[in-house]
Amino acid sequence: MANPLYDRLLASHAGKTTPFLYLQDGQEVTFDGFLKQAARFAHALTNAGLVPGDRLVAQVQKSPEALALYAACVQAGIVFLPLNTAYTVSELTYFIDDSGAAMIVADASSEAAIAPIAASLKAHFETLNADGTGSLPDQAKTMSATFPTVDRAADDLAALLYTSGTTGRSKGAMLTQTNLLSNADVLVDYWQFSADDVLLHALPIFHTHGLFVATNVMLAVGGSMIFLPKFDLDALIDSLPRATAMMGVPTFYTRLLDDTRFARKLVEHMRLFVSGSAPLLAETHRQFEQRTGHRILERYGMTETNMNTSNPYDAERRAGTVGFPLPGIDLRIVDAETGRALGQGDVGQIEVRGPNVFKGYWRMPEKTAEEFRSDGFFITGDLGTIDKDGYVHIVGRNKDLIISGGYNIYPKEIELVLDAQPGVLESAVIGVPHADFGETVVGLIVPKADETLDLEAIATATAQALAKFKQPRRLILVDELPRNAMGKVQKNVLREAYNDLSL
Ligand code: MCA
Ligand code: AMP
Repeated sequence: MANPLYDRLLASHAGKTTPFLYLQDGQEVTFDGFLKQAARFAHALTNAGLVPGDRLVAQVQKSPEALALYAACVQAGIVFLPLNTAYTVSELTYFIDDSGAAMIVADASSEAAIAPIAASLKAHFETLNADGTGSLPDQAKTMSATFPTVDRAADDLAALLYTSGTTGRSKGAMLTQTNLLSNADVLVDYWQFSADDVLLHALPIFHTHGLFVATNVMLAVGGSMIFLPKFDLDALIDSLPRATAMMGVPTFYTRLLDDTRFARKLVEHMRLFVSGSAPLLAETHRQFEQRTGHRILERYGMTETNMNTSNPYDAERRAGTVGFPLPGIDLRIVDAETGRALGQGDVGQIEVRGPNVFKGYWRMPEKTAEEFRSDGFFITGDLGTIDKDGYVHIVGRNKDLIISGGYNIYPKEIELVLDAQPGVLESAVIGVPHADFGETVVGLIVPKADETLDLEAIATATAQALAKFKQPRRLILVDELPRNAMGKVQKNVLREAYNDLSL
């Protein structure tokens, strides 16, 4: 046996003293240095008693050490569970509990809040700060820089990524070694990445886009990354001349286009711009081409499936489409009710099957069964159509989901918080157009009869429960919610009514 993910993405870089990461302060991390840091972390984790298959929750700022922690987990066979740094303690508690995590690694500033929760759930707690210091690196410092890589089967879990659900309860998507590896290999080929590439990396590393699509691809080819701690317009403008490729969510591209420094000359040497995680407006695609001469390559994926489709590298990148199913991935459009396959040009639900598709939801066999067809196709909940040339168009969603700046927000989770507030009869949360984030969150609240609601108090309670990006930008009192004959709230009616709030 071997460890396919470690062997393919990491092992071959041992001893390589060329740069893997270029940091904002001018420092570099070599491939060899990165691997040694990962091996030291792997020792620290196993010394703490973690065994293969255990889950490690990482809620840490983006840093080379945070990325090395991912590599350490791969090498030690530990299931990596990264979390958005914006999550509140109450959100975090659910993930620790549900995953049965053996260790939580977080910033020292969260220790007072998280350590007691970790203790009550019998998990270790260690710190790792944005500057690479903390109790975990302290322990790792004295450890050996080589670690005996733990054997893993192709079907063993490599990562558990939580994705919210329409019921309001987040589900852990179980991603295997094969899921991650097969997708990295396909993307390397499809997007023609090589060791000469320098990827401008400004995405967070707690999601599929920044962690797997960007990092795994660059590790697979031995390319390097300009590793920015977060999206920062000035830093991007400054870094672009040294990059060959960039990956981003649509907000990255609209923000760049809003800046006059972002000109053709700055990026004429570049090879590739990739967009995903949210719909890229055809208008943005066109503006980008006019300004730079480059056509953004849009692709489509999900946490559960990694990447499913992509516009082509060499042929036409068609604005407003997500391109073709990637090699080895089957994609079909079906009638959502009956599951019957639809013809070319018809709009229906997108379903996918392939080595990229996850193993199921962590400890939720019924939920997993609901989301798969008997022939192995996964029901994405996205609505789409395939045009006469084979390009897939995403035209909507069959799931109640808001995507804000590339972050997924499930209204149900917010409605549960709003409904629990004193004096609230019911609520409906919708996404409305937003120039910067694509969509943003608005909450409509119906008070109980004869109750006067304190919207500020409700906003404060929401802020304590939910990460900033999920909090409604506006709360609006309404007398009632529009419902259809079945009694279901008509969110489309609400979306139309509040379409131009200009938030
Ligand atoms: C930050 N804020 C947000 C968001 N991000 N609010 C709504 N939506 C967001 N996405 C809040 C901040 O807390 C802040 O609040 C205010 O908005 C403005 O902050 P700002 O500094 O402008 O935010 P930022 O740091 O610039 O962040 C915007 C961002 C960031 C760069 C678009 O959200 C980002 O990096 N998004 C990428 C998400 C991503 O990687 N998605 C991939 C998921 P205040 O000022 O009031 O305190 S993977 C996926 O979807 C699939 C698999 C796929 O296909 O890739
Ligand atoms: P996540 O749960 O974060 O993995 O988000 C997955 C969802 O993001 C998909 O089901 C789509 O609804 C959406 N998505 C990802 N890429 C695109 C894209 N290029 N265009 C439109 N929607 C996208």
